[in-house]
Amino acid sequence: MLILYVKTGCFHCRKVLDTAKELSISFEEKNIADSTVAAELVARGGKRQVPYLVDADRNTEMYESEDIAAYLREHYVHSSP
Ligand SMILES: N[C@@H](CCC(=O)N[C@@H](CS)C(=O)NCC(=O)O)C(=O)O
Repeated sequence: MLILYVKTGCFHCRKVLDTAKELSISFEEKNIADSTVAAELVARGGKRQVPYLVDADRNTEMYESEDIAAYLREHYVHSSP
């Protein structure tokens, strides 16, 4: 399961969401506008910065939109039949 921490109006989040759309990937989106979610992000990753990806299936978590987009392209590009 993929979780993406985001914030409304965040340009870097938009870039990741656009890449995900292009690759037909969906996330559970968690918005740090909710202070509980923001606290959860800081506890999890160490800082309040979005986007932040959690890939529970691969025990992988990361900040940085370009790293997240590259990760999705590497692990979640499905070839057409
Ligand atoms: N280099 C980072 C920049 C991320 C960034 O600047 N995120 C902003 C929102 S677009 C942020 O988390 N700001 C802290 C906050 O809004 O609380 C990336 O590309 O992901």
